[in-house]
Amino acid sequence: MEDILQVDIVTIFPRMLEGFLGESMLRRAARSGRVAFRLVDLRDFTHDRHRTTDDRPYGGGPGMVMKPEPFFEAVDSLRTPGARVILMSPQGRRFTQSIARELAAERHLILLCGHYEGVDERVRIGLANDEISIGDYVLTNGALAAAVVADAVVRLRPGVLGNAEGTAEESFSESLLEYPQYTRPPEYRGLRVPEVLLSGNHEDIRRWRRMQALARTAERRPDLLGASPTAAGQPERTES
Ligand code: JCQ
Repeated sequence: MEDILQVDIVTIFPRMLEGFLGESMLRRAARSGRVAFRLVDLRDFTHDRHRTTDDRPYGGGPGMVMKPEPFFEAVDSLRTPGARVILMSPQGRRFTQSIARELAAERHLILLCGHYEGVDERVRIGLANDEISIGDYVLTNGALAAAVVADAVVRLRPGVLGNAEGTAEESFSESLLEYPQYTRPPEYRGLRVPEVLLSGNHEDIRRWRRMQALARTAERRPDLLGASPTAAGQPERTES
């Protein structure tokens, strides 16, 4: 079976991700043999008694910098021909559904997790072939960011997603937000399900959903329609 995606996550906090990878769709994906995860402890690639992974910055200044050698040696031990080595960092290119699709076409991903003030620049220059950010905020370390990327990528592999998930799928691939969804009961705490959804008229339902998706996208995410964002579209916080 040559259809396996190998996902290696190199971090000083491998146990942060054990629970995450061991649940739900990711666990099923691994159990079915369609994906294989390795949580790799960066400290296993140190050589000193204290298993040191960081050091003070050359030139001075606050904070610590992650040493290059453990990352290089970890990747040396994991690398296969064609492996894609990705540094998780707020300085990377912004992760999108399109990048998720790109990564889902690979055979081997090696996700490197930094922390502290950052990693020695030589990890970027001499080791990683890509640098990805999951958004404009700073995390205490890259493990969660790697988990986000792994999750978004693995669900795109053939055979991983259940059919139910597969059909309602991909408001972003279609580049529209999802239409409003309802299930039973038809009225709950005074909030009624729109009449058209109870009508049984599937042509009306299809049109209503299309309209709702378009209106919602125009209102909340005009950028997805090629327009400029306006303040009007921000979803509001409501009192409950
Ligand atoms: C990833 N958005 C935020 C934090 C430095 C490589 O250097 C650093 C990495 C991190 C962890 O990643 C993030 C992140 N996408 O914070 C600081």
